[in-house]
Parts: sequence; structure tokens; C-alpha cells
Amino acid sequence: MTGIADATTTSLDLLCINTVRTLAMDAVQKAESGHPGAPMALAPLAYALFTRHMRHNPTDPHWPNRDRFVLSNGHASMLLYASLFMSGYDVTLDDIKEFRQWGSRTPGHPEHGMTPGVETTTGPLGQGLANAVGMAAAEAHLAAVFNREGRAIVDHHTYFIAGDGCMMEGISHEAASFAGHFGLGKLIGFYDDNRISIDGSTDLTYSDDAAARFEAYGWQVLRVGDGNDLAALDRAVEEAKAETKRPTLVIVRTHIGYGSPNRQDTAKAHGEALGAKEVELTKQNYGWSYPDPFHVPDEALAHWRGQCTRGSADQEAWRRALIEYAKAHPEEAKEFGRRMQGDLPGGWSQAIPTFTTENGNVASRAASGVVLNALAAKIPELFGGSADLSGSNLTVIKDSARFTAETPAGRNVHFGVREHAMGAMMNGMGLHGGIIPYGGTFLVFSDYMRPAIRLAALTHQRVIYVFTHDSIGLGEDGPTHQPIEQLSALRCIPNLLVIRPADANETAEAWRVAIAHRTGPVALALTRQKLPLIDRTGRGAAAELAKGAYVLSEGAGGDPQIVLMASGSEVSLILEAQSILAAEGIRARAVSVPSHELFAQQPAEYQAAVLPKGIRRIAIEAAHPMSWYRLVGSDGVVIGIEKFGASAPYERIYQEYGLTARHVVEEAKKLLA
Ligand SMILES: Cc1ncc(C[n+]2csc(CCOP(=O)(O)OP(=O)(O)O)c2C)c(N)n1
Repeated sequence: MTGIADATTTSLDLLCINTVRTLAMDAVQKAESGHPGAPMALAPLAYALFTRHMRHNPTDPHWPNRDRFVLSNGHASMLLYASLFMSGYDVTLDDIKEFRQWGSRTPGHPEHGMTPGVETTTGPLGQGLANAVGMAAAEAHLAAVFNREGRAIVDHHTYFIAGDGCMMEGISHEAASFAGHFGLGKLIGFYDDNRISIDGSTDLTYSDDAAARFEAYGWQVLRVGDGNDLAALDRAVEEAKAETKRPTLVIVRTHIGYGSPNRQDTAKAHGEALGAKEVELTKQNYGWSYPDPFHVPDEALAHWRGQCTRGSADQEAWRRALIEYAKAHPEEAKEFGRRMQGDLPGGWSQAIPTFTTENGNVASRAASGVVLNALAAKIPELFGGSADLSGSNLTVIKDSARFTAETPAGRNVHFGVREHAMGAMMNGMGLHGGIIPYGGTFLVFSDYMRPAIRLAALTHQRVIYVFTHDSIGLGEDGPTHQPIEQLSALRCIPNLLVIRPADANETAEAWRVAIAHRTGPVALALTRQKLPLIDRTGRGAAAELAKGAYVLSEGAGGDPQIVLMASGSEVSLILEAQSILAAEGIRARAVSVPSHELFAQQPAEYQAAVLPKGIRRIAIEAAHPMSWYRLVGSDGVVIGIEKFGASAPYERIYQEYGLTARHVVEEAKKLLA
């Protein structure tokens, strides 16, 4: 066996490719866990991309105009680690020997921020493909905003590799449909068509015509009949680059576990070590004459790295072009630098409006729309929209155009009814940089995008979710649309900030926090129904929202006998309960709790000052009570909802479900009795 499928491939090419294959085999063998098969099959493609086609500089993985590469089939992580090492990124052979070990830079699946050159975290299949679509959308938008005649400072491709699993996942449909519609011509994907997944042959479950599917989305579809054919892969990439109006999918026929005499084309090659004997046989088959594991032939490393030095020259040329650009367009150049750094423009927060009684009763979604528009005027990197609920989520930037294939400078993104891909594309946009993505839907449909929210939190993405219709308070649409468990479920995602503001001014403060927050996603939970504006005279200021919970109002005449807590639309209920109790001579403290996570970050003294020890607590929220128990303590009471909602005018549902000030008063008296 030679593994050379075309006349132009040299023995040095093959040595490079086999180095990746053997590193993958050896690393998985040493770890006794991992996925050798896909890296063995995809090594020629990775070699072609990293050494011949991608514009990337291993010495500066953050160069803004680099091509992006996403390995959507993240289980093939050794393909990426070996390619990064061979290219000269700060990934060493020792890192590769530590594959999947505690504290290593080569975790089981690629994790952004862990390994230089890893653009995004992948593993949950299909997410990476959608991240890549988001990156390509970001590129298209920023190119339209910043490039000037003859001066393209944003001009790169986004590449991804996806497997059968990614293709089977629904998210790939949503994202690919979006990419086709919006004509993301600089997106180039490769489908690892090896016809094997974990359970066995894909014949068991999957017979899609992938080419017809992607053609129907409006993609250019190309085929490479043999994944070892470097010349054919080269031609496909050139053809893909030549097509600027449509994304391209290259369907590459490969053989999982390529070269393994007993494992190739079997599911066993997918997710387990080959075994020492099979590793030996496979190496023999490759004509690999080095007995030691993790052997990297000098000439292979020198050749691969030599090819990649081109990246420094590419970056240098770009840097010079940027200097010329800056001479002609100094303001734009400064702005580009600022945005790619992720710094906010000076004075941005002065745009945030204050609401007064003159505004009347305002739904928090409506206040959010006003605040978003005020912020968008100051912060041009706000880019987003809604999953087909713009008019409900109030996410439109009124004085900006729509983002379309023809007008990519527009900032209003119509994500379509594609919540899952919206979440993942927002992650891709955030990872690209230069953009603060936001996206809206009904809170109940956060479930449709939860896997992407989780990854946003894991990868510390600065993205903002505008989740409206945040409770049974949405009324007539009924239980299918009324979130119950979503708030608690979101609150238990690590590194996700959930904020449920109580009135228009808390909503303004929630946006202030969201914009300033750089280390993770923020979910805003907003009402459909109108809310009274909280009179702040003698009460806690809305800006206290930043502390997560604050004393809104004290019962007159001494220390509180009981603490009442609520978030969002239920805050007005505790204020009402407070005055009923006052009339009966009971001093209740009303605490607004817009964000459990922000409160948890406060010093213990502050927490104890808001929720003093020894004073019993009642919480009320029109949602599942679970997340409140740690705040009320074991002798407290939570008034929540532990069943589904109902279709009716919302005032009636609140009555029927006991979400009333009267109920709070009754529980308070019981606790004090
Ligand atoms: C959302 C999700 N579901 C399930 C898995 C578990 N899983 C990992 S790889 C895989 C099969 C993927 O098959 P394919 O893409 O063909 O990979 P290959 O066998 O070619 O390596 C599955 C089910 C996952 N990683 N993500």
C-alpha cells in the first residue's frame, strides 16, 4: 500500500500525512481512549488545508484576518492537535503525549481557549458547522462595514470539516439553510463521507442524498471521490474559492481507520484505541519504519512548518495593507482595532435611558427594545435579531438595514425559525470577533437552543439572549408557550448570567450589565405583559440590579420581621404584599432579585445584609421554584409553579395559580405565627 492516490503527491507529502495518522493512533493508544479512525482518514485533507490553502500564522493564532478552521466532528480532535503541532502552533509533542489527561492542552474534544489555534469548542455534533456559518456571517458583515475600494482588511475564508453525525443532527440543516440563503460565499465545508458512525454502517439509519440536500439550500456542491487524492482536494478548494456567491460543500469519500488492516471501514475504528498489535500492523501497512511511538520524522516536520511560514508573510502583508488603510481611513482603522479587541466605545453607557411615570406601564420587552435601540446607536458592533419573532422580542435596530446577501452591512439579522442554529451562529460570530451578537426568541424556546447556550457559557462567549414572554404572564397562547422550568434550568448552566428585570428601569440596568459582561453569555428574561414602573422614592435604585439582589423597600418602623423576594413581574406583588402586611402591623422587607448569579458573586457581608440570618424568607416567581430554595433557606417558602400553564387571560391564570399578593401575605402570617 502506498496511500498515494494521484501522480502529484510526493513521498514527502505522504510522510507528513502518515505522521498525523500515526500521532493520532499513538496518542489514542497511550490514552487508551479517543477516536483514531477519522483522523487517519482525514489526514490528507488536513495536510492540504494547513499547508497549502489556509491563510494562517501559527506564531499568531489571533491574527484578525486569518482563515478560520472548525473541526465540527470534534471527536477527531487528534487530527486538529497533530495539524497544529505540525504547523508550528504552540502545541508540543509532549502536549500530544498528554492527550486526554488532567490539565493537558489536548483535551478529549477541542476546547477554545485551551489550545492555541483551536477556534471553537466542538464535540456536540453539528455545533461546529453552525459556528462556522456564524463566523462566515461575521466576516461578510465586517467586510461590508470596513472594506473600502481597493482596501480589503477583512477578507478571509472559513473552513469546516463535518462528519456523518453533524449531517444527521438537525442543527446542520438550520445552519446550512441560513448560509445558503445569505449567500455566504467564503464558507467552505468538507463532509467526511465515510459511511460509518458509532452503531455501525450509516446504512442503519441514514440514506440522505447530501449533495441534493446542500444544492437545495443553495450551496455549490463538489465531490472528491478519494480522500487521499491531494490533487483532487486542491482542485476542490480552488473551485470553492472561485465561487463567491454561494457556500461550498465538498463531499469527500474517505475510509475511517484508513490503512488499518482489521479496522478500516468499521465502527470499531471510530472510538477506541486500535490496540498495540493493530497499531503495529497499520504502521507496517503505511510503510512506516520507525519503531517508537510518537515519532515525527524531521523532514516531515520541516516540510510542514516550512509551508506554514507563508502565514507570517501573509500576516505581514495584511499589516502593511492595514497601515495604508489607516492612512486613508484613520477613523475606520481605529474603530476596526477597537472592535476586534472587544473594547466598548467611550461613553456608551450614557446612551442608556431612564424611564419615568410618563412612560406609563411598560412591558420589560418593550423597555428592552427602547434600550437596545439607544445602545445600538452608540455601539455599532451590536449585531443580531430574532428567530422570526422580531415584532414580539422587539429586537430590531430601527435605523439599521437588514443583513442580507446584498446588504451585509445591515445589522438586523433575520435568523429565521432556527433557534438552535441561531445560538450556535451567535457563538461563531462572537468567536470571530468584532461583533457583539444578540438573538431573541420566546423564553420557552430557549430549550430549542440550549446546547448552544451551554457552549456559549463553556467558551466564555459574549452573547446576549433576548428571551421574552417569560412566564404564564404571556397568557392566551397557553402551556406550550408558557415557560415553567426554563428559568431554573438556565440558572443551573455554569457561567450563564440570567437576568429577569422587574420594571423598565431594571431592564435598562440589565442591558448595562449585559453589554459590560465580557466573560460569558447573558440571558435577559422579559415580560410580554405590561409592568408598573416601580416608584423609587425612598427605595433601592434600579442600578442595584448589578448586585443581583437588593433591598427595594423596608417595612416602616424597625427591623424586618420577614423578607419577601421576587424577580421580574412578581416584584410588584411583593410590594403590594408589603403594604398589606404593614396595614396589619407586620414589617416586611421587599427584595428584588433580578439575578441569582450576580447575587452569588457578592461578598458574604452584602448577601447577609440583604438576607439577614434568622429572618424567614418567602420568594415568589411565576416559574418552577427549584432555583429559589438556596435563597429562601430550609425554613423559607417558595411560591412558584410545579405544573404546566394554561390558556387564558394572564390575570386569571395568576389568580388560579396562587401568584398573588394575598397568597404572599398568607404565607408570611403562617411563617410568623
Ligand atoms: C449531539 C451529539 N450526539 C451524540 C454524540 C456522540 N457521538 C460522537 S461521534 C458520534 C458518531 C459520529 O459519526 P461520524 O460523524 O460519522 O464520525 P466518524 O464515525 O466518522 O468518526 C456520536 C453519536 C455527540 N458527540 N454529539
